[in-house]
Amino acid sequence: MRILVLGGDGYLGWPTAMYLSARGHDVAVLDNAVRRQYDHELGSGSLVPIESLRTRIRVWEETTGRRIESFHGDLTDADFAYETIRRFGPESIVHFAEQRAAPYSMIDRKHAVYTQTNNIVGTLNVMFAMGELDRDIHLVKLGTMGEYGTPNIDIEEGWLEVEHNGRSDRVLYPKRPGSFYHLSKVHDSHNLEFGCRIWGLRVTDLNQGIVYGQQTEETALDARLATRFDYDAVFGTVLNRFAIQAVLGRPLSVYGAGTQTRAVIDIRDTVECIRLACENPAEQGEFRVFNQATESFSLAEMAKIVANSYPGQVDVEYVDNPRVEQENHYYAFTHTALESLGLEPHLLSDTLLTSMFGIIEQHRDRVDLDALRPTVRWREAISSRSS
Ligand code: NAD
Ligand code: USQ
Repeated sequence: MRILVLGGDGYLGWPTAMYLSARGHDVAVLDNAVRRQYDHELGSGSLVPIESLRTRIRVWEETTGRRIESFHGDLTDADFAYETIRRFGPESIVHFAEQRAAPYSMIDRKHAVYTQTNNIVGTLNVMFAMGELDRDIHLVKLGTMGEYGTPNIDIEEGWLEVEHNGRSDRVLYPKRPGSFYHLSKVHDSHNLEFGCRIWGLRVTDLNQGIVYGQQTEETALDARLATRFDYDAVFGTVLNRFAIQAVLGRPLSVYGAGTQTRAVIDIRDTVECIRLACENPAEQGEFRVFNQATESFSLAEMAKIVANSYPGQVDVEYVDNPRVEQENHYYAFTHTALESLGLEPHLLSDTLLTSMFGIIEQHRDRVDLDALRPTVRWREAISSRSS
């Protein structure tokens, strides 16, 4: 298939592009390198050194003989989005290209507005381009488990059968997310479902859990093919941060009571889920939702698994929660669709030992300890004035 990966320079986009290319697909990547700019803005960076997109693509071609085409530009620029889709002519578009850190979206008004504009406008441009240029294109859109929040009922895969006053209907699952970033994904989901209804678009919305890990079969082929590995308090996700804190001998920073439960997935399962979604497309007019997560743990359990897996002494620190989130709640989610397509999940405890700790050890000298400390507080987003 011809597959266009939007956000193909990012943590997940780059390994996905290589994974699909290695399995015989014709792949192109689109990116505006804004993720590298956030590093400059925040004074942070990837634990593992990463090459420019140009070098990555050259090394991939030298290593495998397979070509990945590249388009540099911003998805919020409609002309650029249309032109790229027209020129490459994809059968599938995989859409990773959004601002994805909840804390970044909660810094202040400017960052909240940027996040929602970037994410929602970019997705609208892709939808309209698909509608106008080729309605056969299947969009595989990255959503997030956080769209659902922590409801007191079971989380279904995107849709809910409801009975009310003696009548029944199938409705989009009600969402109550916990940041302006997570809200941008909800708005995307609603826009996309509407596009499927009115124009017959075909869309798979992948509500992905928190990703952990840094290595895939392809990134391991050459150090210059590595993907980024974030540990700072804005972009670093919880398990990656805990693993890095363990190796550095720092206490694992559990926010609040640690009773919050979250769904997670190994990066090697992410790339496989994308392949499965692309190769088994949604029907014309179908808004299909998969919950792309394999295990769930409370934060305290995650800290315990990391501490028990690490061969040295590890302490856990319960820090004042900078976020506003429910700490005691019910959590149960359905995740059968991807397994029924053939996904065989990796387990957290195996990944920590087999790859994460070793990679971190190798690059531990690059860590800026200041970047580990949380600085963005949800309640303060409206008190810090920015132009
Ligand atoms: P990332 O920030 O590393 O990658 C996103 C890429 O998109 C970056 O390279 C960035 O430069 C690019 N981008 C952003 N806005 C763009 C625009 N307007 N035009 C062109 N390119 C643009 O993020 P990631 O961790 O790889 O996440 C990828 C996707 O997966 C995101 O949509 C995210 O919401 C979703 N997701 C991530 C996780 C996770 O734990 N990392 C979990 C669930 C869902
Ligand atoms: N947390 C800690 N300690 C830390 C960092 C985080 O206890 O040092 C807690 C947070 O309070 C939160 C949980 O861990 O309860 C998850 O935080 P996170 O930063 O790992 O994940 P989140 O903000 O939800 O965002 C990440 C990705 C985002 C993706 C989402 C999937 O950045 O792109 O959409 O995971 S999900 O959580 O399923 O919505």
